[in-house]
Amino acid sequence: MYGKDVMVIFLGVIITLVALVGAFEGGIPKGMDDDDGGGGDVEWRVETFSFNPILGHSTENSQSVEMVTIEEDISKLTEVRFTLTWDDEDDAEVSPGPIGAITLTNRPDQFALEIVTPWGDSQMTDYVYNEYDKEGLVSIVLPFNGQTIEADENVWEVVILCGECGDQVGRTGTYSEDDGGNSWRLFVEYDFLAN
Ligand SMILES: [Ca+2]
Ligand SMILES: [Ca+2]
Repeated sequence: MYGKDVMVIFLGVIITLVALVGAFEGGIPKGMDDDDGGGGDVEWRVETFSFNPILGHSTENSQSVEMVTIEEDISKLTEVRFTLTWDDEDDAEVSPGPIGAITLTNRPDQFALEIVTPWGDSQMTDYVYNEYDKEGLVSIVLPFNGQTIEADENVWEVVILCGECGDQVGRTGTYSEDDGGNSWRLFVEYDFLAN
């Protein structure tokens, strides 16, 4: 009886040790060198670099291109994110005739985003409408496995695609005013590992 209890405790200790070693190894990203060259372990942490937002305006059914250049080598890159947001103009108040002022409803606008990487791969979102009176958003997230990206091949092509821009429309739908486009904000960020 006593011997069996000792065996159970012994097995418990072994299982705990195996779990601890597994957890420790799990903290080091795949493909990362866990040696700093001096024989000690290196603790990696994720850092984020954010570009200043790029501001622009698109007309309905048009495309515009922004080239985003990262000026220095990025070592241990883990993710690059591109996010486009827009706010449709407020509902318009107009006085088109003798009936006095009426308020029009600004129907939502549509955008999509396409990224071409420095290596020529491309990825595109669907066209997305903002919800009425709310911010619209499309984004592309590109994961990386810690590789180094050289500064001389680090130009990212960002295509902002403006689709249909819903017009300012009166309550009965008989009167409307054209919504010819919209302004937008482009956010670019990347994550990398530092120690
Ligand atoms: Ca609109
Ligand atoms: Ca608009």
